[in-house]
Amino acid sequence: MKSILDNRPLLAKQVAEVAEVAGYLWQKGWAERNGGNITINITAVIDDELRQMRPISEPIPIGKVLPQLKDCFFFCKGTNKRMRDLSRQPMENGAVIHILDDCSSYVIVADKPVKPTSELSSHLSMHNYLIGKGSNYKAALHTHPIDLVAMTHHPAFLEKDVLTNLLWSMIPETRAFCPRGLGIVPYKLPGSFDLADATIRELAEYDVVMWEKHGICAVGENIMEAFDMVDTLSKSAQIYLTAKSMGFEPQGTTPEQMKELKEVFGLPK
Ligand code: 2HA
Ligand code: ZN
Repeated sequence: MKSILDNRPLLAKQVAEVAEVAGYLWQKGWAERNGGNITINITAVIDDELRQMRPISEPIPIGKVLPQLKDCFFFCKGTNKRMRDLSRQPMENGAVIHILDDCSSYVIVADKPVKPTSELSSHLSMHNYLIGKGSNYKAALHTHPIDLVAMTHHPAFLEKDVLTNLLWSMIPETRAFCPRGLGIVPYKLPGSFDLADATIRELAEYDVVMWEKHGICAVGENIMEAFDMVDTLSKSAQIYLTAKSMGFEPQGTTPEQMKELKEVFGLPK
């Protein structure tokens, strides 16, 4: 079957990376049924021919005006599609969307009219925020890691930076590779504009944001980086939970060891 990926190696590579990460999310047990979503900003790899291709949908409203997204293109997981299917057949379970000049609606430009993710408002709000602050981040990931979501069911872990400091202290990698820590958004209706707005408020300070009793969002230069941050945090959560299940409170790295890491690695916090 003909695909818009044919003869477009740069676009095909981006989509293949999303497919690879979608497979990891399923294998990790973080993506039950249609759980989680991925969007990447692919505007830089869109050629003139694709830009002028006839869309395969009518304009669809986003419900929000996102001025930075004018004329941008995104590859998005489809709503109600499974990560495990996205990993095998990305163009059947994901869509390319083109944001129109009104900055508040989009059309689908893809092989099939797959409607984008139910969390599109959060994802596009994050991209809009990132472009607005001049960031080179192109990827947004939302997934449901069991260990990290379980931790959000304990009110003490929802206090500002409690979880960040705990997870940083479990293994030096987490401190080094998730250096801005973990923001917390109190429970909000999935897919809502409230959730989108609260998420971008946290992105001012953090690259990764927990949604209480729901999941996690991460942004990064590419989808692999966003995945790696969540994977590293989840590793720390597992070390904590393993120690607790062995019957003791893990000691954690000391403030002096943290300070040394911050200085040697040149970390922002
Ligand atoms: O796409 O995870 O938050 C399914 C979800 C909604
Ligand atoms: Zn979710």
